[in-house]
Amino acid sequence: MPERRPTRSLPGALRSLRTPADPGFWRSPVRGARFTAVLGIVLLAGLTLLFVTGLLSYAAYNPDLNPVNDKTPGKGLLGFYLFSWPTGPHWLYRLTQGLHVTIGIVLVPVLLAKLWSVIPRLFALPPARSVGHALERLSLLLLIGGALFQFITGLLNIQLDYLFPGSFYTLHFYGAWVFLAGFVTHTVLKAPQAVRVLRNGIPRGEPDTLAAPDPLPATLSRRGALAMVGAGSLLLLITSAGRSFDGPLRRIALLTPRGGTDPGPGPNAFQVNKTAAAVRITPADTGERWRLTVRGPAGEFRFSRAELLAMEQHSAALPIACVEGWSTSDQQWRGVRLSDLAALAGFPDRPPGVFVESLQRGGSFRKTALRDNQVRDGRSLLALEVNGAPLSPDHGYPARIIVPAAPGVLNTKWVETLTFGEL
Ligand SMILES: Nc1nc2c(c(=O)[nH]1)N[C@H]1C(S)=C(S)[C@@H](COP(=O)(O)O)O[C@H]1N2
Ligand SMILES: [Mo]
Repeated sequence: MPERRPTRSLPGALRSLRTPADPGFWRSPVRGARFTAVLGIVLLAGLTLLFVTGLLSYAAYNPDLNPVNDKTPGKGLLGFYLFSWPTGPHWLYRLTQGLHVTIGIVLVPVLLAKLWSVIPRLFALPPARSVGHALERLSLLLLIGGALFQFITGLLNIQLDYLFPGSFYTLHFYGAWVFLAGFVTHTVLKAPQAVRVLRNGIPRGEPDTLAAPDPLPATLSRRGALAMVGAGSLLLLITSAGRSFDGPLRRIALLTPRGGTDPGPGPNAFQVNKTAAAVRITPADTGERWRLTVRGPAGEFRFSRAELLAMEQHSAALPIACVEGWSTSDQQWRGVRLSDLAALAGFPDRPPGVFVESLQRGGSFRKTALRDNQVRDGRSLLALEVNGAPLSPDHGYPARIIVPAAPGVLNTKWVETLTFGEL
């Protein structure tokens, strides 16, 4: 007969008096150093990629060009890495942001399992055994608080379509750096230990301090529990990644906006972010009365849609790739080159950046600033047509911006004014 541990024989009433600070309170046989180490290493790789793609996403929408792109106050030193986002390859933002959002969703079960695996530690007493231990626990506050904050704001933003109008970037930007401080500290302190446990196991004679001292009988092995976490992540991957692809993959992307259904037939049948009706743009605004204003050192010019169509037309096959992670396949856009309009405005040689204003009166994203390298790219258009037909009202009729490799937010719809050189 196996020896019964004394704690096992505690009467039920007494056992229920245990507090979470008592190691015997936590009884799942799944907790243990190996289980935590596997999840920790997965998170180390995944969260690193998440952080890097997040920084790239921030750089991609030209936050330092004009406050209309980003109002994050005093980002100061934290903006040290910003660079001018390239225009090629044309699917660049589709890739980086698709990865960012998809990794974020797929890591949710891993993050939750990891937090669950170490939860007894959260209640351990005394709260700090030494100054070092106190600092370590403080860094956990940044790590766990930062990670939960980032996951929650990110998920709400992609699922609920801009829950935090205007403030999401600021929240998510500062949250990322708070999270990073905890993440780096925690990695330095814990990663060597996790690698050691995974390589060599726990040294003989040493206790597994993450395992329950008084476990309940197992109903699931540790390996089985890890497999369940993996299956959860896989399910999320299958039901979310598809919104970056057309066809059958988009149809099974049931859990995210812009997934689940095919865009349908017709030249303008691809995903719409905000409809014209949603931002109260009426046919009267975009009809015969509409004029495009182009401004620059050469003066101010106004063009009707017919006049724009009479200019030299160029084509570009480019996707729409939203910050929320969804994207479309390449669409065939046709219209006037931004660099040709810059030449008209008085910049015949080296076009500068451009300030774009939509006729949309309220809400975010009605004004944007594009950088000179974006204006110079021959594929950057003031598009008038898509896939062989005039733009539909929802895709920005009478004219919209389309720029290679740029985030969807910079592809302003229902354009009214282009001011070259003054950002
Ligand atoms: N005027 C205006 N332009 C806009 C927006 C907007 O809200 N208003 N949304 C932007 C965003 S966030 C994206 S992702 C793309 C989506 O373009 P689509 O609706 O044609 O797919 O338009 C961009 N252009
Ligand atoms: Mo977007």
